[in-house]
Amino acid sequence: MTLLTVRRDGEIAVVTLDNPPVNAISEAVRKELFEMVGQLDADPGVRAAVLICAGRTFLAGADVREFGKPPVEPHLPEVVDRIEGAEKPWVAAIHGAALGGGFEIAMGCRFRIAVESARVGLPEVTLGVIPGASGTVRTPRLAGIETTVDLVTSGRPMPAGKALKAGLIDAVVSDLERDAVAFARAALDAELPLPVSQRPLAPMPEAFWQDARKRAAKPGHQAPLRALDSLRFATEHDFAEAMEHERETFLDLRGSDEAAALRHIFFAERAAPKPSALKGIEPRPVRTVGVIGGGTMGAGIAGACREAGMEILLIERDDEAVTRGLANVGKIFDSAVKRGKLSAEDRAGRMAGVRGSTDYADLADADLVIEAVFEEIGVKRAVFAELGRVCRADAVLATNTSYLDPRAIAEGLPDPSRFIGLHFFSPAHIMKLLEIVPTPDTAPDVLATGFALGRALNKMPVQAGICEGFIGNRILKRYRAEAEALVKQGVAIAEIDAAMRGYGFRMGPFEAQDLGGLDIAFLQREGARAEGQDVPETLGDILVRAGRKGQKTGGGWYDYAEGDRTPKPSASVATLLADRVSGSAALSGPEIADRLVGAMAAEGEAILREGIAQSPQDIDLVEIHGYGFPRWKGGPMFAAGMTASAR
Ligand code: 3H9
Repeated sequence: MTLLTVRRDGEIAVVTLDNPPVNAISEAVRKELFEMVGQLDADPGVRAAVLICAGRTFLAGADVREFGKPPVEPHLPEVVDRIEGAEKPWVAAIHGAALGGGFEIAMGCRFRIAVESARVGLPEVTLGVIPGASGTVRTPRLAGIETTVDLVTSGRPMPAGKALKAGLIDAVVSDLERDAVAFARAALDAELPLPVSQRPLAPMPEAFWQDARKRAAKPGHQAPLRALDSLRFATEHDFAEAMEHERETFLDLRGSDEAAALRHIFFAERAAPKPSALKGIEPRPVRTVGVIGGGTMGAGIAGACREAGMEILLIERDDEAVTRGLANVGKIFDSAVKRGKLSAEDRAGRMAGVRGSTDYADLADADLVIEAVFEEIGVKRAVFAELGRVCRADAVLATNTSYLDPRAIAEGLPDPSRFIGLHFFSPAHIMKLLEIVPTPDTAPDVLATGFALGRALNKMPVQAGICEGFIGNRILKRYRAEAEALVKQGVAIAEIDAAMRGYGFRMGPFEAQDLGGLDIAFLQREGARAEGQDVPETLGDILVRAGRKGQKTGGGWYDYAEGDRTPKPSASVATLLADRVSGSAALSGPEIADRLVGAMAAEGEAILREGIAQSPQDIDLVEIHGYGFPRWKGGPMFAAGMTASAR
C-alpha cells in the first residue's frame, strides 16, 4: 500500500488516505481501498475502521483526469459495496469536502462524521455526468428524496450542519480523528444501523417528478434531468437494478460532448488564476485599496475588495459624492444582510473598513488604487496625474476602463511599470470575470499582483491584450453584429433570441440589449464617429435615434407594456428597419445558434492570432463568466472545436 497507511488505536484501525492534492479517487486509490477492507476483515485484532484523509480534504470524488480513458477495475461502485459489506463497521471522518465518489464512499461506511467546516455533496452534474457509484441510489435511502433531488440536480455541496439535519451525516465533531475513533469505539457494542443499501425507499407521485423536472431543466443541459431519471428509477426498482441503471447512465454521459465541455471548463478554471508565465514571481502585498469613483462600478469594486478583507478608501470629488459613494457600498452589504449572508454586526464591521475622502493625499498609504471614473480620456489622465503625485512609489495603479487604450491613460505617469488595466464587470461585487490588461511597460510583479487580487476576490482572472473591447466586449460586438446580419437576412428578432435561449443563454442578444440599454454602445459609436473613425451604422443606431433605448424607454428591439418586462415583437421596429431587411431567410434554432457561436469563435480566433488572448481556454472563460455563455457548452472556442482538449 502506498496511498493508505494504517495506525492502530486499540481495536480501531485508523486508515489514512494521502493522495495529494485533493485525494481524488484514482485507479490506485480504488484498488488499495478494496484490498484494505479484506486485510482489516482478516485481522482479528481489529473490530472497526476509521477512514480519514491527509491534506486539505476528504476524498474529492472520482479522478476527473481518468474520465477520458476506459474504466479500469475495481470500479468505484464495487469499492463502495465492498466497504459497506465489510464484516467490521467503517466510520468516514470528513474534513474539507466529501464530494461525488468521495461521498459515495462515505455512504458505504456505516457512519459518517464531519467537522463543522466540512461540506458534502454530489457535484457530478457540474461535470456533465450523474453520480456513478450509488449517489442516486443510496442517497435517497439515507436522507430522503427531496434532499437528494436538490443535491444531484444543483450539484451544490451542503455544509456539515445542514447535512446533519438532513441525515446525510451522523455527527458534527471538533477533533476529527479523536472523535472518529471514539465514535467507532462506542459503536462496537451497540446495535449497528442498517447498511444504507438495505434501507427502505418509497416511490413518489408523478406530480413530484414533473415539478422536479421543471425546476432542474436548463436548455441544452442534459445531466440534471438524467440524474432525476436515475433517481426516479431508483425509487421504483430494487437496489441492484437501480445500480445497474445508474452506472449505464453515468458511462453514457461520461462520453458526451456536454461532459467533455464541462471537464474542459473545470481544468481551465483551475489553470487560469495561476498562469505558468508568472510562476515564481511574487505579487505585491495588497491590504489597503483606494477606489476612485463611488458610482455603481466603483462601489462594486470597493465592496468586493472589502469582502476580501482589504481596507478601502473611496475618493470622490466632493462631500456629497463621497456620501453617495459610501451609501452605494452600504447598499451592497445591506443586500447581503437581507439575503441572510451577513449579520447586521458584520455589516457594521465591513463598513468600518470603508472610508471616504475628497483628498487624494489620503491615498499615500494605499497598496493599490483602482480608478473607476467616467470613460473619458482627459478625466482619467487627470486622475492618474494626481495618483502619480500622491501614491507610494511601489503602489500599483490600475484603471477599470472597458474601451479606452490603457497606454493612452498611462501617458505621462512617472513610472508606467506599476500601471495595469483591471477590467471588472458590473455589478463588480457579483460578476466573476476580471480581465487583466497589462501594457508593454507593466512590471511582471504588477501583473502577478493583478492575478493575486483576482484570486483574493474569488474572481476568474484572465489576461487580455490591448485592443478595442479587450477580449469580452470585442467578441460581444461581433456577436451583436452577426445577430443584426441575421435580421437583415429576414430572420425574426424573436426567433434569434429564442434560438440563443434554446442554446442555453439566459437571454438572447436583443433581449439583453433591451435590458441593459442600447444607448451605451450607441454613444461609444457616436464618440468614435466624432473622432473621425469610420464606424458603420448599425440597426441599433436606427432604433436609438428613434428614441428606442430599451426597456427603460418602453421599447427597444421589442415593445414593453407599462410595468411589464415581457418583450413583445414590435410593429414600429419592423417599420423602422423595413428598408434594411432584404431577405426572408428561414433558419432553425440550432442553425441560428451555430451562426452566432461561430461568429464569436471566429472573432476569438482573430483575438488569439493577434496575441490578445493567451489561449482558447481563456476566451471560453471570459464568455462563460462575463457574458452568460452556457458552461455546459464549454465556451465558443470549445463549441467550435478550437481547443486542444480531448472530447
Ligand atoms: C465523481 O465523483 C463521479 C462518481 O460519482 C462516479 C465515478 C464512477 N479529479 O479545486 P482546487 C485537482 S465526479 C482530479 O483548486 P480547492 C484540480 O484540477 C467528481 N483532479 O482545490 C487542481 O489541480 P492543479 C466529483 C482534481 O482546495 C487541484 O486538484 N467531484 C479533482 O480550491 C486542486 O483543486 C468533484 O467534482 C478531481 N476530482 O478545492 C469535485 N478535484 O493544482 C471537484 C480537484 O493541477 N473538486 N482536482 O490545478 C473540487 O470541487 C475542489 O477541488 C475541492 C477543493 C472543493 C475538492
